[in-house]
Formats: sequence, C-alpha cells, structure tokens
Amino acid sequence: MRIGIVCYPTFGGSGVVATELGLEMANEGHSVHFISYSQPVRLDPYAANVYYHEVAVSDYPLFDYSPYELVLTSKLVSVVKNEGLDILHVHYAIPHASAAYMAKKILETEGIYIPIVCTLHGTDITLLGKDASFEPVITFAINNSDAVTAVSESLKKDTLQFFNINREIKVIPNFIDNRYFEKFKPNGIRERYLPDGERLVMHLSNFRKVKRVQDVVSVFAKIIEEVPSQLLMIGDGPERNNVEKMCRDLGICNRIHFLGKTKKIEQFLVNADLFILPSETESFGLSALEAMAAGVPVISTNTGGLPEVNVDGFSGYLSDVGDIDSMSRNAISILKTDSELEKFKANARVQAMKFDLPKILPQYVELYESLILPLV
Ligand code: GMT
Repeated sequence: MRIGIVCYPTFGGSGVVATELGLEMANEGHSVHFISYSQPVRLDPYAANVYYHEVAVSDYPLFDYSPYELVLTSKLVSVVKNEGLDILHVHYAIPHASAAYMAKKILETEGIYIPIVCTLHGTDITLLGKDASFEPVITFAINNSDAVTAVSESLKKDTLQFFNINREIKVIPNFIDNRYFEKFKPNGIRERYLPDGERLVMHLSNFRKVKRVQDVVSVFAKIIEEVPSQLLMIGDGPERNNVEKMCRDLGICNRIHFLGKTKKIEQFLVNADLFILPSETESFGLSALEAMAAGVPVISTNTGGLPEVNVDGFSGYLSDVGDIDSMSRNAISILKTDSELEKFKANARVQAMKFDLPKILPQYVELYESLILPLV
C-alpha cells in the first residue's frame, strides 16, 4: 500500500503514535508518506520506504493569520496525485480531517478516489470539542471521513456524547513495541541520580495544565517522608516554571531533576521504579503504557482511558483526580519493600503486552484494506 500519514510533529502522544505506526508499516514493506509542518520528532527519515513532505506556510502581509489548513489541503492533493497514494490516515480531527475532506473533494473533480481514515486522540474531542467555535467542523470531519478510530473506549464514548455522530467509531487502542523496550537495560542513570541507592520516581509529559504536574510534586513530597527517592521530570511546557517554583518553595529541589525534552525516553524509563501520571483527563495515556513496557508501575488518575491502560492493584494504582493522599499512599505501598516493587514491575510488563504492536497493527492494516478500492 501507499499510505499518507498526517500528524502533529510535536512531542505529543498523537504524533508519536502516528510516527510509530507509519514506521512499522514501512518496515512491513509499505510506502509511507508523512505530511506535516515539520519533521515528526520520532521520525527516522532515512528508514526504507519512508518519505517526508513538509507543509510550508509562508507569511503574506495581507493576512493576519496564515492559512495553514489551505496549504495543507493543497499539499495533500499534490502528494496523493504525484505519489499515487491509496489511503490517507489523518491523526486529529482538526485541521487534519477537515483538510483531508477538502483534498478528497478536489481530487474527485480529477477522477481520483482517496479514502480517509481519521484517528481521534483526545484533546481534539475532550478539550477543543467543547469549544463551540470548533464543534461544527469536528462533527462534520468525523461524520464525513471514510473510517474513524478512537484510541480508547472512553474517547469513543466522549465523542458520541459531545458530538452529533451518525457513523461507526472503531476503537483501536494505542500500542507499544515491547520487543524494542526489552532491548533497554538499566544504565548509568541510576548511579548518577541515586548515589545512596534510593528509589527513582519519574514523570513525563508536555507540562500542560491538563497534566497537573504540580500533583506529581505534591505526591513526591509525601513519598520522601517515608521512602528516600529522587524524581526525574522529563519534558517541558507551560507549567514548568510554576512547578520549579513549587519545588523551591517546598525545599526539595535537591531531589527533583528537570531534564527537559528528550526523544530517547525509553533510556530513562528503564531505570525508574515508579511513574506518576496525575492528569485531569487522558484519552489513553501513552506515556503510562511506555512506562509499563519498561517495567515501571504506574500511579495514575482514574480519568478517561487510563483505567483501560493501568489496572488498579496490578500494574499500579488508580486514584481520583487531585487525590494526593491516595496517590501517595499507593506510591509508598509499591516503593516500600523490594518484594512489592518487583511484583508490580513484573505486572507492568504483563499489562503492556496487551497493547503489543503485533496485536494492534493488523487492525489498522485490515481497516486500510477494507477501504481501498480493488483495481479493476
Ligand atoms: O496529552 C497530550 O498533551 C498530547 C496529546 C496529543 O494530542 O498528542 O495526547 C493525546 O493523544 C495520545 C495518543 O493517542 C494519548 O495517549 C493521550 O492520552 C492524549 N492526551 C489527552 O487526552 C490529554
């Protein structure tokens, strides 16, 4: 197949899922064309069968806002036509599915048929979808794609609740390549950050408000009252300054290390003893799955799709949003003894296997094949 993938290139989970899916399809021999406004962070542009097409929007003095969606539409028309694509898989309803719909209509006037798969990742539905100024476009883009997938049952339910949807939404959960994660072994990170053999706690996100990063620090402050530990904060974003200030105010900066954005998250995760994800909402929580694949138990909230990923009392624990006491109690119970920690670490790996790449990839392949018209 010749597949076009449209995604946000940033550190967010949707871009990661789109990139990993495309790279795996390319690995299986399909031609995969990534279309985005900059190179997706996890993309290896030199991999066999992988192509990258940049959507370059130039400023025009007459416009206050650059018409990105129109440039993307034109790019989609051009790539579908010139590369002979069989299918377009867009990640995020807006603007990707709406731009793809317009490209499809333009191509129809030239006698070219291109089916569109739209994958919903979360914030397009749970945050943007609640904004009335986007709602009609999101509803239209979902109803008029050729197939729509959501990354969790919870996201499917939210989509059906918030929008007037008149079509099927198929749940295809996010996935993880466990074979890849198995290759990584604890490295010098533990020696560097844990000189006294403490526990290593980790958080990874884009530090948006929805991630409630302050709760990570509040939970950690309670953990260290009982279990000597260090906290690695990976990622960056709008809340970082506030969280750094909070660490200073609490006087625990010597135990909290901000590492900023990094592409090689698995090299850090394999060293961790516990992962904390206290989000306000999370349609899936890919970072929690990545942690589990690295054998790290997860303390998370019970919101959105997180209960589909993290199993309470098995791969970690679930608590209500903002319930610092519950999260810290659970964290301490895992970290307190080696035997409990080892049990949860092993369980986390078992749980990650439920989302193993070989189980999920065929679901996308089957979907693509069902939409591509047979050659006559
Ligand atoms: O969570 C973010 O800030 C990034 C966001 C995105 O759009 O990339 O992640 C969303 O998609 C991920 C991949 O499907 C999911 O794992 C995340 O749970 C989801 N984020 C939210 O729902 C807040």
